[in-house]
Amino acid sequence: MQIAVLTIFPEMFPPFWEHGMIRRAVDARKIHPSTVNIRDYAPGRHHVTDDRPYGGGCGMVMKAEPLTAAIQAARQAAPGAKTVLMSPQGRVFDQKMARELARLDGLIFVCGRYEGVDERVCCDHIDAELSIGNFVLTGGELAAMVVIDAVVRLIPGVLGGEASAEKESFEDGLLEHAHFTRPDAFNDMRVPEVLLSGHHGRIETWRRENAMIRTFLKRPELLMARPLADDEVAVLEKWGREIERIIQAQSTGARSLDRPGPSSGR
Ligand code: 4G3
Repeated sequence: MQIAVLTIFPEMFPPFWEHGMIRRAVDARKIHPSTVNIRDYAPGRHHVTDDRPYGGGCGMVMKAEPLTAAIQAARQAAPGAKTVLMSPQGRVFDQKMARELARLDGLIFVCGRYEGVDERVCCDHIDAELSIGNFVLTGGELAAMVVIDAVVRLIPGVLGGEASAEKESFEDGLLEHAHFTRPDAFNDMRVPEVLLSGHHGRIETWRRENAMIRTFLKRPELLMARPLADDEVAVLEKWGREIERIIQAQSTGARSLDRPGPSSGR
């Protein structure tokens, strides 16, 4: 996959391309990254990339000519690529979009700075406007890195085992189960016994149940947005019954002195 980034701060990117899984993807020739300095496409002695907004107001706007010239050059270098503008006005990026982008031949990221980009660039030269969340950054560079990181790890052959990306968090709409490594006792907390048992069937069952309950406790809206399998409903029912039992014990007078029942305040 060709990945071109258009920015006025190209120095931000080599450290990103040169570490971790992104670097491995480069070494394995799965991605071919390039960084384009928008300033190189700005005419005149001073290579100006921004200007004051029509209609007045504070802040600056990125000029249309240097940006469109940079986009056209990047398009020529990667003809099949999709051009993406990172902006708070974009569609909010998620794992499903990451999977879609991972199938493309190329991506060209346009990183805005200042208050934004001349509207006429968006109309003509941008295929998709993406946001990494409902907050404002000083530039699109970090947002582009976030999207690139999420996409590159989904390219077949990058993560190591192809299966690992599919098994994990969000790929089936649930959070990941809890993870543990040595030692088996840490600060008085023990690793769940079943994980030490070597019983793969019971471990798999525990992990599915743990993922389900963690999702319910931490991100219940994810469960609402997803059809539940029969065994997943069974897990929720089992825990629902357990919670009912605890509530019942409260109202049937199982009182303790340090933790009085609900009517004790009067
Ligand atoms: C305004 C992306 C600001 C317009 C970029 C670019 C947040 C995100 C900017 C524009 C950004 C985001 C730069 N801030 N939430 N700032 O993905 O095109």
